[in-house]
Amino acid sequence: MQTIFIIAILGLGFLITFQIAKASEYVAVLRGLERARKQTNRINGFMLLAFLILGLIGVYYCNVRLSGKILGAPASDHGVLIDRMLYITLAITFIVFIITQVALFWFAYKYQESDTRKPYYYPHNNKLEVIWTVIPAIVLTVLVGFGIFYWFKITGNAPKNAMVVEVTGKQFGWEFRYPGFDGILGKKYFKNINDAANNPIGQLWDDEANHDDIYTTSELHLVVNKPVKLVIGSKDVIHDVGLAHFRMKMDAVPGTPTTMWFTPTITTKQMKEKTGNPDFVYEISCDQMCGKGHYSMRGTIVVETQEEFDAWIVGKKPQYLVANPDKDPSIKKDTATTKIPVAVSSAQLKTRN
Ligand SMILES: [Cu+2]
Repeated sequence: MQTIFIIAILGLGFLITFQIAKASEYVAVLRGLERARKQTNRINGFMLLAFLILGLIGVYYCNVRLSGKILGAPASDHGVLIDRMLYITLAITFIVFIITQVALFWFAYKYQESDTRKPYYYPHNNKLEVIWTVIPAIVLTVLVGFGIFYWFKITGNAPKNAMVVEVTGKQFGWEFRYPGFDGILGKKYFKNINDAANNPIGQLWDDEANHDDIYTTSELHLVVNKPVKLVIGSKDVIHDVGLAHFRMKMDAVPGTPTTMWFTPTITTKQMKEKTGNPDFVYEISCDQMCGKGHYSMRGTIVVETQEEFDAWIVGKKPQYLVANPDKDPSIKKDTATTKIPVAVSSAQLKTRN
């Protein structure tokens, strides 16, 4: 139905333009070319003014109509900074937009060709040139400066108490790895990737730091008010970790780890109450066109309290034990002498924090 309407409006618009052109042709013949030109000039002036008014109404309408569609309050400390920067940029560009557009269309209407007026020849003014070059240059420098400052803050060193999570993108999904009790992500090598052998990200089992690393694909769990550093990578093409609610994003590049850190400030539970949406979930999306399944790279993030996080991770078995069941003390009883770490316990996590 909508398509038919759009086609009908376009058709009507074409018909009107065609008729106006035809009519002005007849007018030209009847009244002479000079008069017709003046009339066209007046019509153009009026249409430019109408365009300005309708355009501004359209801008206002879009803002009112779409205002409820934005993501709402940012859910991270960096998100607050990013939003502030965005709103300052929007406010400045909005003021400039209104001034320049009103001036452009109003002047075109007001100072259209007239028999009673002589054009004023005003070719150059150095002072004006300097003013409208220097002011935007200063404003842009300040805005870019803020951007660089925030960029270094976000991509710089994470606080010492930050938890580390490795995020790996693949066609088409996300894989997460927690460093376990030792706080160190074990080494990995892409040639070791072997799904059949329960080694989906190519961990090197010789590296003891790998023995307590916890691998998961379902959900990324984060602790509220605790900084988290993401170590981001990819197994195939370039993906992008997009965390819209936290206002963060970073490319996932194969072979080159990228990092970013932030502090989630609102739990999933609080967000459900805030938004009045009982089904609310934080999302991790892929923000880089990465293939035909790109749209399906949606992961979920659970932001919870430390206690809830501990209760979740304590039930996870390190991938080392999943891949090497013979080393699993819960399966094989006679391994009392070997030092095999088991899943991180809640008490261990507390001592680490
Ligand atoms: Cu992707």
